[in-house]
Amino acid sequence: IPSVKFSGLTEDTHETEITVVARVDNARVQSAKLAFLMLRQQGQKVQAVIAAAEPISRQMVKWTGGVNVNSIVQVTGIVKKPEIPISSATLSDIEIHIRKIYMISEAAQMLPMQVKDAERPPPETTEEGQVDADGTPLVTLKTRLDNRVLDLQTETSQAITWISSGVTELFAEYMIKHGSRWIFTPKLVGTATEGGSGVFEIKYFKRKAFLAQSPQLYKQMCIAGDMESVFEIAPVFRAEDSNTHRHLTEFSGLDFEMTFRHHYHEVLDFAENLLVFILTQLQERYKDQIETIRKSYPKAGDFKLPKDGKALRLKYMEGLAMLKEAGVDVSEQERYENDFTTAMEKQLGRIIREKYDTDFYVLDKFPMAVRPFYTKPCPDDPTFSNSYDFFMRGEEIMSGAQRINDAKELEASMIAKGVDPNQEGFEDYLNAFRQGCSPHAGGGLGLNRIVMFFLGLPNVRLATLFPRDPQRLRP
Ligand code: ATP
Ligand code: AMO
Repeated sequence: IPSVKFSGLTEDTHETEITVVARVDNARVQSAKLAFLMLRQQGQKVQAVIAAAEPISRQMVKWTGGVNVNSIVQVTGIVKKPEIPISSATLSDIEIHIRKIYMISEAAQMLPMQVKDAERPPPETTEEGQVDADGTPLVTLKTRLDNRVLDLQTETSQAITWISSGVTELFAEYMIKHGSRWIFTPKLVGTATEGGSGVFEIKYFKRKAFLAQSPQLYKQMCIAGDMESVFEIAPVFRAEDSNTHRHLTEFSGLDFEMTFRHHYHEVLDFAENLLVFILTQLQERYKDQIETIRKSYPKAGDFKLPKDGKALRLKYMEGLAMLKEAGVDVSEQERYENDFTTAMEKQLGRIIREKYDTDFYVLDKFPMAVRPFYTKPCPDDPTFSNSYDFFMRGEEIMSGAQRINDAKELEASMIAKGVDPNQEGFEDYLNAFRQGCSPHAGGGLGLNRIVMFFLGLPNVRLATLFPRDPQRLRP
């Protein structure tokens, strides 16, 4: 018998016989003749009932009511409309009256964590042993992540993983629609990609190798290889001991690189349209998931785009001026040398929201000193660069820039930034430009960050299947 999904249990199925395969969210024996199961499918819940009456024995009722929570069962029964709607179920006017039940996969009697406890989002500060108002233990984020497989079964996690899948799909859809080529570049590299610190060193037979810190050099080499536009969706590794709500040591990077004709703002426009497409299509195509997530994280999806559908554009120095006006104590000298801190970014986000009523904006023309060696300095003032960051709710989601495409200029920039142009991997990169390369620009965004900020989640780990951070390498 083909089994139906819960989404197919509409009113039309009342009084018909159906078969479903689902997890047991809860099982209880009401009396010797009656037992209830709450069934769960991808976070959605439907109640089933079993009553002792020919051909169902009392023993069968007892067995059903005693099934271990989280076991997967196959149930065949008649769909009825319950007299009183079942408020604890997702489909409150469906009740399955069981005729047959089979165990498909039995769960252990003692689980390390109850899925229903993980349903309640723990404040980040939840400590071991803390209980809520009615005495129910609160599950910490650590416990949830330690038991991530169970945690993924919650309604909220299910919806978050759909949003993550949606962002990836929309990114690829937009890139392909605009003639971009999907590429896969090596993650085992012979040189530190961006030239800075923060790379994982690994043993590569008799030599050293590194895990790629970004596809930067390779996506540019593809442009030199006469690909007009390329994109990649791949893991990015960062050996940074950053124990924050938004840093991971491995994340999913959405990267693109493309040639332009006259000005790098052609690519900045492209990036903006790309992000607007992703954000508006998420709101349109994933309404149900956003609604579900909102029950736990009320800011999910209520993301303010500017009215004209464009991002607000400011120069880095204009952002700095706004912060100064708000009384933030920053010397200009200091900000030429150091990027905004997270606190400054967030404050600027609040100021912009108040002044311009948007959560989505771009800072353009960062000081050259805070950008990597491959960034193109501003032709009219080399203190600044043709580079930009996109922000959502005051936190960075994308970095990008025009790149230096002249080999001599690139070599000088490497030396100025302390990167050795004669090092094995950098030599290959430099050669690509010695052989001629069109002007180009690009950007990179973190999938986990977009999902986190779009949904207003308090921690990037909640937007990551199996997060990796300085403390966590499992599960
Ligand atoms: P992000 O800026 O979000 O980190 P990025 O890849 O551009 O992305 P960096 O420029 O290296 O990374 O990060 C610097 C910012 O991240 C700083 O503004 C800093 O506030 C924050 N940050 C990094 N590490 C830590 C840490 N260990 N504790 C608190 N904040 C940190
Ligand atoms: P950048 O280092 O700014 O730029 O990274 C690009 C984007 O990746 C995300 N991100 C992270 N997400 C989770 N954990 C981290 N530790 C982390 N670090 C960064 C952010 C960030 O905006 N080569 C350039 C991109 C380019 O110029 O094309 C680069 O890697 O969303």
